[in-house]
Amino acid sequence: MTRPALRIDSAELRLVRLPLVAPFVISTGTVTEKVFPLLTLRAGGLEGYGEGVMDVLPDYLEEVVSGAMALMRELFLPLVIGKSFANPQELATLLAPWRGNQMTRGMIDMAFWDLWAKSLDLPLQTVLGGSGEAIDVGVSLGIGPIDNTLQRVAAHVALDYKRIKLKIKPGHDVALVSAVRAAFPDTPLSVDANSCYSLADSAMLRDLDDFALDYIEQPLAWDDIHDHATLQARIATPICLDECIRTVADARKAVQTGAARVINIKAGRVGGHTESLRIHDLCAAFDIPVWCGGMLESGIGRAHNIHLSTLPGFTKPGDTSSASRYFHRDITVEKLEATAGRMPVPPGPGIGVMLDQDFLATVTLSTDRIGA
Ligand code: OSB
Ligand code: MG
Repeated sequence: MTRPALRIDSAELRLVRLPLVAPFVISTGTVTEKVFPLLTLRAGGLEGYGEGVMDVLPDYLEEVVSGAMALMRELFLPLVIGKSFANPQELATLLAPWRGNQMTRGMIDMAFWDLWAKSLDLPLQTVLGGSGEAIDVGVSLGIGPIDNTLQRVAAHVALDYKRIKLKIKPGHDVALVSAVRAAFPDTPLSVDANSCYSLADSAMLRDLDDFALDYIEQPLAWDDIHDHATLQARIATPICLDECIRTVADARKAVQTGAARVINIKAGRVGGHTESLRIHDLCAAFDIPVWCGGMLESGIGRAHNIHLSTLPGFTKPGDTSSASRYFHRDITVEKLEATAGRMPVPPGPGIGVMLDQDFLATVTLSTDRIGA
């Protein structure tokens, strides 16, 4: 059976601002609001949605919101509008000559996957190769005083989140993890340093071996696979890479050098679902478990993450916790909330969530329309 290709008729690029319920603190700084680009691609009466995960400042990776908006308006959207694509790989091939900018290309890639799944009248998870009605989820807890962290861990253990991830930084590491482990001897725990240590901290990082952590996420520099390989040889706890993995080539280098024994796939960081699938398949071939991270996404990015997490290689709980932990009100009609540490997959074609247009209008900072 041959299907007609999908022609992208037009696009809408919004800049959206959602206040956070509480400040989120990680080693690189504190976030109090989520500002993100939201892309709508239109084809034959259907709409597909993609969310950008870049920050306003280059504090996680290099891409920033202002640059992404400009690149999208000036290069990527003019390139795809008016063109037809039979599948998401064709679109990825068109953008392939351009280097980097994985978060920006990821917005287009994910919006097109959503559109394509809708054109087939299938859930996104089905066209990605996943299955199941819900996924196991963990939670990522920002940096705070030990007492307060113990209370937050208790609250989320009570909600049956499947893994608790503690953000750490120098001065908030061994004592914090030791206190949490003492109070919660059997809870699956991990830590995420967001690149704040160096090899000079190897001894402290080795001390974390005492706490049966599932893994240590991104302890060293955001762009340094080599030093992570050196560190992994010095410590027993598996290293999980986040920032270092932007492409399947990065994943291959990390796995082959022994820099990572676990990989965090964030669709928004690696260029969307097309590259996520490649990384997923590579990791499966090397017997490396993967899980789906998050970037405090709205319901659009969150729904994409949930569908992706239903693929078989995602054997560890992800970070896609309840949206209400971050936002008083989300921009989607469907509320993405976990029950007993399980996040339901939004049913229906594509990502399975609709934009709450009235609310979205009140949190939109700007709107660009490109094409008809
Ligand atoms: O490193 O995983 C990270 C949030 C912002 C930037 C980086 C990270 C995170 C999280 C939050 O850990 C995950 C989430 O709940 O979306
Ligand atoms: Mg991380």
